[in-house]
Amino acid sequence: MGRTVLSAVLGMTAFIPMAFAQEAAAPAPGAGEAIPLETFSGKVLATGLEGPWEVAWGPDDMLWVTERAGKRVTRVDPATGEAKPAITLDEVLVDQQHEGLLGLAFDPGFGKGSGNDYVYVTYTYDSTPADGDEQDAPRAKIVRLTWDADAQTLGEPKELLSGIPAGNDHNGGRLAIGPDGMLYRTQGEQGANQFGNYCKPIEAQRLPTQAEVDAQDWSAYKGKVLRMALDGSIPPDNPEIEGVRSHVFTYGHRNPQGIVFGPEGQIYESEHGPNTDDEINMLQSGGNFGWPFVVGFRDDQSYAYANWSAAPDCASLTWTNLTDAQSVPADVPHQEESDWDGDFVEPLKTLFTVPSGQNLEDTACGELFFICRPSIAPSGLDFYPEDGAIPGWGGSLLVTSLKGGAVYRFKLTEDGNWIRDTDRLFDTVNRYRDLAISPDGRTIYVSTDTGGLAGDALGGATDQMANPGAILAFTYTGEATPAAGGEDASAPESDVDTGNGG
Ligand SMILES: [Ca+2]
Ligand SMILES: [Ca+2]
Ligand SMILES: [Ca+2]
Repeated sequence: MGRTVLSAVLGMTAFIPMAFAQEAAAPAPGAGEAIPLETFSGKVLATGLEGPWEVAWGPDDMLWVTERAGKRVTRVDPATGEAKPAITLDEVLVDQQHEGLLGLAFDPGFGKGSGNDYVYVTYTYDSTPADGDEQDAPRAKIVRLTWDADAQTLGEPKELLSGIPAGNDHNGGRLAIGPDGMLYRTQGEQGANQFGNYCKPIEAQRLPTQAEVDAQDWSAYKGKVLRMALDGSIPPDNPEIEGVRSHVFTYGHRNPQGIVFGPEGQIYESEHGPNTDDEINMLQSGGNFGWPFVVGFRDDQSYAYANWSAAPDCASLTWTNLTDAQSVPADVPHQEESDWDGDFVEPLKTLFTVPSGQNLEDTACGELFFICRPSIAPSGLDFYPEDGAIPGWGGSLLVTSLKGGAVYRFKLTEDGNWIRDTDRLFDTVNRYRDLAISPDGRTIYVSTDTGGLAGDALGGATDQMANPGAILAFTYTGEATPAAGGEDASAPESDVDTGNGG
């Protein structure tokens, strides 16, 4: 219902900035009362961006946006929506959905007079040597750029790490710098074992050998989270996994597109599941996160590992992403989650686990049936601060959904080590790629994909996005949390509901 109402409003006003549901400041809800949907106003802040991918609140109080297909870093004024390109990176390799300019992170010293006015970006590029093999062409790199405050531009690109695996699917690509001063990059497994790559093996469990590290061969960095010093080097306190220290911090990931840090140094990560079981994880140094042997928990629900690449004549088989034994050809090795007894780190949360036998095709989405499957395709992840303005939100994770055009809020337990409650907000007919939070905690900014498929207003699927290539702004108009500083014990917690349902 929330989707219908909001998407109708934003949908009709595509490209026209417009506030809606403007309300006078409403009293903060008491314990047990819901925050009504009308307590947020929404507007289209900026449009015409070419695949806005990362949106981050900058130290200069501007929104910094990477344009995946536009190859630009663009600063958007949060008051006016005016967009000011800071640099165009011609080297960026762009294709339909997964390749381009991806993550961005600020140096901790940016704007503090330290001389480190740096931003870090990551993108795909064409690595084909003059006499090279086209098949191996796409790779990713991490580059440091220097901010020129007088010229209001970025320049002086310095390459920190190149030759990272990339492809035409599941490139991960989120960048973040932790409280430990280290740079993290999420790495997808390039969509091996699915769609056009279904005969390629998933390498999320393959670990680099010492010989590879010595040769600076990063080809094992698929389905991993990388951790590096700000010069791209391997930190001495990175985990030694099976005897080898590399950039690999964690492994066994599918397509991690969100990473953020909690106040106690927790590292939260969001990751796409196949048809079910997207994951919100807490990363632990050296941890194996299970893919492709397990998605979500080791519960044998609606997923088994069908290894198409190991079939004797894979290319002759017709691929399906259904994984039950009846749907998978007999030649394809097939194992239940419980057939694998390796150690792995369980997620904090799955979106969503459903029982085996649930029909994943019989839905309102017609030929676009996969949009109606239980997974939401989580992307950008952010931490809502303890002293943020919105009652009850302090200490929550916010994650965007690509399939659902929504922001999910996960209220963490006080120690931040478990998720207590889930809330779904801001539904529109869009793909929400990433988000940023204003410093006062009142406004959530969301970047939208330029194209693709998403849920529609009627519970089906569509390729017509309401606000393609936009930054949307959702502002809380109610009374703020009484005592900023984390004293939100009197605010509603598990019962906060915007009225969106779902
Ligand atoms: Ca962001
Ligand atoms: Ca997992
Ligand atoms: Ca499972």
